Amino acid sequence: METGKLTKTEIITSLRESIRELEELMETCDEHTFDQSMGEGKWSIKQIAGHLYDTEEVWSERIEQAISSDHTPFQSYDPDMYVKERAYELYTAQETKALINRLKDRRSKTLQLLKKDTWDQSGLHPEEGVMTVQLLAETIALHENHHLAQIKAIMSVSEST
Ligand code: NI
Repeated sequence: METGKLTKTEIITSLRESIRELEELMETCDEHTFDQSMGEGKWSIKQIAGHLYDTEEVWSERIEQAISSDHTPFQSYDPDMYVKERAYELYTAQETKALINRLKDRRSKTLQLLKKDTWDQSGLHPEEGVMTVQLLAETIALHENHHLAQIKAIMSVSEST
């Protein structure tokens, strides 16, 4: 993921639109496809959706931290561990959609935080070093688009078989 390319407006637009797109995809996805993945050992759509929820939870909190006190060190975060521990594979399609609704609520809060226009505040990422609010928000946006493309790929394979 190459960051540092999107403007603030593009980041906000991307964060708004990807959540809408995700919601639409979840609505059109059939029960069977929710459990499909790109291959053995890869995350299913349910797990990717769960991972997007986790990402919002963790990264939005990082934005909050960066805004409230400059240069706070962030807790490290292991995405695989979250997906495993939260057992998203056991969610029903309905529960996955409900999770996306919760993600949508969280996203609104994230967007509210970004309205404060404190984009230059920053925190300390355990591996990436200093990250500004702008970079944190851009990371969420690019990351979500990356996984949306995976969901679409899984859906198109699953629907054609
Ligand atoms: Ni990811």
